[in-house]
Amino acid sequence: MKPVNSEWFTEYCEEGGSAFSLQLKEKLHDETTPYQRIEIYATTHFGNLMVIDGFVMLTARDNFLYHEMMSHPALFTHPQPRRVTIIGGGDCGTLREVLKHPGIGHVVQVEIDERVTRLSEQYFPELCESNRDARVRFDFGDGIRRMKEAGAGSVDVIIVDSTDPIGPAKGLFTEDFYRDCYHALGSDGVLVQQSESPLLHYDSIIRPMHRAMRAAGFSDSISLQFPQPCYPSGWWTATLAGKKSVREFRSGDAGKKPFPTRYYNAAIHQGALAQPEFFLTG
Ligand code: AG3
Repeated sequence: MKPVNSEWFTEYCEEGGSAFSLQLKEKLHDETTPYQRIEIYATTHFGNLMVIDGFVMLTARDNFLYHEMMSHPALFTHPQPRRVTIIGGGDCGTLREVLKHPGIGHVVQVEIDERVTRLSEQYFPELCESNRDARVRFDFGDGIRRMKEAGAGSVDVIIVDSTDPIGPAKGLFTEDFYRDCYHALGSDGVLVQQSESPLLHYDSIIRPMHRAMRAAGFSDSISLQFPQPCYPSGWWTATLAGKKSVREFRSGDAGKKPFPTRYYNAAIHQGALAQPEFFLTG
C-alpha cells in the first residue's frame, strides 16, 4: 500500500484532554467488520500498530508490558491454575503468555470478532506463535453470554482483555457480569480485568469496578499498576478479584518461573501490589 511518510496516527483522549501519536510508515490494513473498524499500520519506531474504532489496541514494541501484567500476576496468585478463560484478547498476546505456564491444561479464548485474530496472525505473528497449541480452543462468540452459560466452578482463572468500556465491551464492566464470573470460578478462582488509567479513570472506572466486584461476591480485589506508553496517560492497571486474597502470590514459583518474560518477575509483581495513596484514601 501507499507509504504515508511523515504522517502520524493520533488517539485523542477526550476525558484526559490529551492525545498520543505514533509516526507512520504505511497503512497496512483497514476494515470494518460487523463489530468494529480495525486499522493496522506500520510505524517508524513502535513496529506494527492495531487500532480499533480509533483506539490503540497494541503496538509490537510495548504490548509485552500489558500482556504480561494481564496474565502472570493472576496465574501466580491462583494456587494451581489449570483451566483458563480469556474474554476478548483476540490479538492472542495474553494467550501466548498464559500458555507459557506448564501447568495450564486448557484455555478457551472467547473473542467476539474473529477478524481481530485473523489480522493478528497476519500482522503480529509473534503474538500468535502458540495459537496451534493443543491446549487452546478458540470460541468466536459473546463473552458475556458464555460466562452466563458457564458451569459452576468450571474455570480457575478468567482474564478479561477487553477494549475500553464502550460499545459491546460495556457489559464486561458490570456487577452482573462479575456475578457470572464468580459462579464460573472454582473456590480459589481469580478474575483479572484490564481497568484503564489510574490518572484518568480512577473515579469513573477503577473505583466502581472494585465496588461491583465486591458486590458480586468476590472477597478481595486490588488494582496492579504498570507503565503502558501507548495507552492514554501511559499509566495503566489490571484489577484482580479473588474468592480468596489476591494480595499474596506464589512468589517462590514466580521467582523461578521456567519461561522468559520481558517485564514481569516476582519483584515487579510485589511492587505492583503496592498501592498509591489515592487508591487507599479513595
Ligand atoms: N486491550 C485494550 C485496552 C484499552 C486501550 N484503550 C485505549 N487505547 N484507549 C486490548 C488489546 C490488547 N490485547
